[in-house]
Amino acid sequence: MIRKRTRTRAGGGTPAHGRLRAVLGATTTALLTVTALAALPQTTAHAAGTLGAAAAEKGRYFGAAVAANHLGEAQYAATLNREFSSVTPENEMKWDAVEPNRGSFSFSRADQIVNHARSQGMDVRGHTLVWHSQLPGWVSGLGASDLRSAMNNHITQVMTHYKGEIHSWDVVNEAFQDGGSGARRSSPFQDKLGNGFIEEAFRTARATDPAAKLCYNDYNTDGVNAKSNAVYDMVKDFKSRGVPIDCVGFQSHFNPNSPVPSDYRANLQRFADLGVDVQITELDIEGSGQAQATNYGNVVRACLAVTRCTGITVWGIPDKYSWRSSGTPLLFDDNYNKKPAYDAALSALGGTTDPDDPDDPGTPGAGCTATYTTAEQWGSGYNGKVTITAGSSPITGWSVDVTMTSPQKVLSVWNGSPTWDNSGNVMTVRPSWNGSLAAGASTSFGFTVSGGASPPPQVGACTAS
Ligand code: G2I
Repeated sequence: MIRKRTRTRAGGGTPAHGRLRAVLGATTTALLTVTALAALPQTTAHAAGTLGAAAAEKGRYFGAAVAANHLGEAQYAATLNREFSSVTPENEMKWDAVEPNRGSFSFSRADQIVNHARSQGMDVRGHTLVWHSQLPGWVSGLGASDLRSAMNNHITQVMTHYKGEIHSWDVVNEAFQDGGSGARRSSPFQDKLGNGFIEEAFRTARATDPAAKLCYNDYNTDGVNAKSNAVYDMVKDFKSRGVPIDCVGFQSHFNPNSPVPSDYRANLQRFADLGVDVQITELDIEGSGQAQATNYGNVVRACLAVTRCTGITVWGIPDKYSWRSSGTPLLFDDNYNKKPAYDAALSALGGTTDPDDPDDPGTPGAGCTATYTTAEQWGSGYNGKVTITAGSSPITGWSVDVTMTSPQKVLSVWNGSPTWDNSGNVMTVRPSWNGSLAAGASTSFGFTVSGGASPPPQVGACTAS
């Protein structure tokens, strides 16, 4: 059995690294004595240096999905502990993991995550109680009345085990169909119990742990569309009839085919206006470099713009452990280096990277600048030139992302060494021979583009090393 602890407010549990600064910036300030404040005045002078601490200063949590089998990896645990203030077990609380056979519960792997989180002062999101996927075969085989009692028993047993430990539960996950129908998804619960299974699950959940926030969680509901409209109508109906629901989770799995919608913030806001909290629950954005960073910054800013957006969870820590690792959708690369997306998320939260941290590649633009000019242009292409200038310190390397608009293609690059992202539109250029620059000194690289004389490329910030 896991150790019981006093609940902390979601967002109030912060990793050790940023805890003091986070507390000073949060609404709990009043709890600190005058002596404590006087003893630590300098802590407020710096912007927070981690995602969890920066989010806490905005009254929010910043979480990650965690897999129990990675906790033994030193860099994984160190990154988790340093950066995040909330965790979601990626698979360990799902039905097949905790109740593989009827009435026989196994919590050891989920307990491992919860114990780790609580020992670090982090909050925990519970994921998930009722979902059509990762459902053991015995559940699908039950008749209606047996299924109803199995569902209610599952909710009761799992929530009781973690009572007081979970800030928010995904009570029901992904119950709506994709596409334009707005219909419920076929599942053993839907097919045998009908629409009412969702409300029954929420009522059972409320009766079991009245202090936990109860969420409905789904994907492809991030913008205004037929699916999110259907969820919206359900939440509105629940609120009008007093069915207990506290929050809606927006998974936010984005890629080039499913980009961050332009009405993302507006969609979060319309749900918040129904009287529920909103949470970004499984964020990942495929891509790389500045384009990915811009998307992450936009998502963070959308949450901050909605008062009732209480926190953000990214769906994994390093790219290599993502459920879609080939799309490199996360904030840390395979070696746990912070990516430009990390810097963008942190800076959108009002934090800033610590220039004294030797592990930190730095905020884009901190040690060098990149400026673009079109050197020559003709009917169907152009030569572009990017000038790199070191800041007030010498540098030994630099990198810059250059994004072309399809169908433009880069034919050749000189005085720089390019690598390409999966889309083929973004090249990251590093030095070929010209990495070392004295303070204030410049170099440049050039490239030829075919497939259109305009628009000019988007040139990201320069990252120095
Ligand atoms: O699919 C992405 C997410 C969509 N929303 C609900 C989330 O719960 C879901 O998470 C993913 C996990 O990230 C994957 O890790 O859910 C998948 C299953 O639907 C998880 O994948 C499964 C594999 O399919 C299994 O083969 C594997 O045994 O992970 C299991 C544990 O590693």
